[in-house]
Amino acid sequence: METKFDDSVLGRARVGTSPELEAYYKELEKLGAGALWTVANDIEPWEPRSNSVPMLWRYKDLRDLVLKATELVTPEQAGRRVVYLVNDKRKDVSAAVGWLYSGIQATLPGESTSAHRHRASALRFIMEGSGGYTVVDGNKIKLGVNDFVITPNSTWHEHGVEADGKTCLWQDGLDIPLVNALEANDYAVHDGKQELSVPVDYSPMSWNGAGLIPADREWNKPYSPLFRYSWEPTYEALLKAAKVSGGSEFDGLLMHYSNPKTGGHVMQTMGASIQMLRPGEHTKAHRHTGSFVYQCAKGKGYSIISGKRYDWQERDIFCLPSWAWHEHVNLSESEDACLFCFHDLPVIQGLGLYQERAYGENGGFQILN
Ligand code: 1HN
Repeated sequence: METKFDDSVLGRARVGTSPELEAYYKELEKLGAGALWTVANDIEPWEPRSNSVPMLWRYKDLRDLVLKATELVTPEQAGRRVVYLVNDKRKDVSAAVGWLYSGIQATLPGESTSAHRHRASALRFIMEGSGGYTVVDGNKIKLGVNDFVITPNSTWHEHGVEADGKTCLWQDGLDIPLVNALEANDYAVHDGKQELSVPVDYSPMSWNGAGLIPADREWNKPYSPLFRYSWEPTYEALLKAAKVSGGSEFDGLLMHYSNPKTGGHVMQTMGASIQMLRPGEHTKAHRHTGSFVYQCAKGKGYSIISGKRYDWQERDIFCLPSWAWHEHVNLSESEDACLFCFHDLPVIQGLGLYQERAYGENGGFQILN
């Protein structure tokens, strides 16, 4: 073992025990104090340490139960009709992984929720249905399958499905565990529904990509003015990139959804990315800091996370804890596979906490447990 993981080296806490020391600790405890060396090695891990475990939530297992909620509660009763995904080791903070929350929301045709806002930021990735919409600060945005939409920090938001639509299921992602951990969350209900202040789809129609930015518009908010990232141009961008680039050996073709004004992540606390694995692609293993919740948007394959294989197909959701070794495999030899994910990289990178390591042995692949 490398000496850097050896707690007996000079520089680590290595105090033994004695009746005298035990008595001393008790004295300190009475005064609301403690000796750092009794906890130092635990609170200063040699390497990033996650309290979360990798998990996979199969859509075929969950879908019926999520739909069953539509018979059991109304949006008016529940506030949000959501089944949330909870990490076995993060039940205390209602997190899917790390400090990230995720759930699956069901909305029937003709249903809509009242508006509210919170300091936590939210995002959605549409799983199925039609006629869905969300209203973000007075801007009604239509939602289609595989569209990615943001409701940033403190924006008023409400959702619904048009009466002639089909039941919508979408994945919610929020930074609630993080914002609660920072003791900075808040919540407010609107007195009903928002007035629409701009035409439907104003945000995605005016900030519509192609590298163009409206010349007549100030935008100084700390999140993207583009609230929806539609699937068609997203997938097309991946296909175009695949024609000229092999992408990364660790990630395949990985693109971050970005704020068109800054080129940075879409929100301050959470970002999102889309990744294409070419037919038969098997990425090399690496690990990095940051917590990630994936949803398979297209295709089928598996990921090896911390030495265990997780098979996924369309709509399955799985999580990657910080610093876990991982590699992805597209099981199809003819079709590409696409993985959506959201993460806390804006926080991790913004605070100087990002680090990454390649898996050195076995040509880069992990050994399965
Ligand atoms: C929330 O506001 C929504 O607006 C969904 O649809 C899920 C989970 C926890 C807290 C707030 C929504 C949420 C949530």
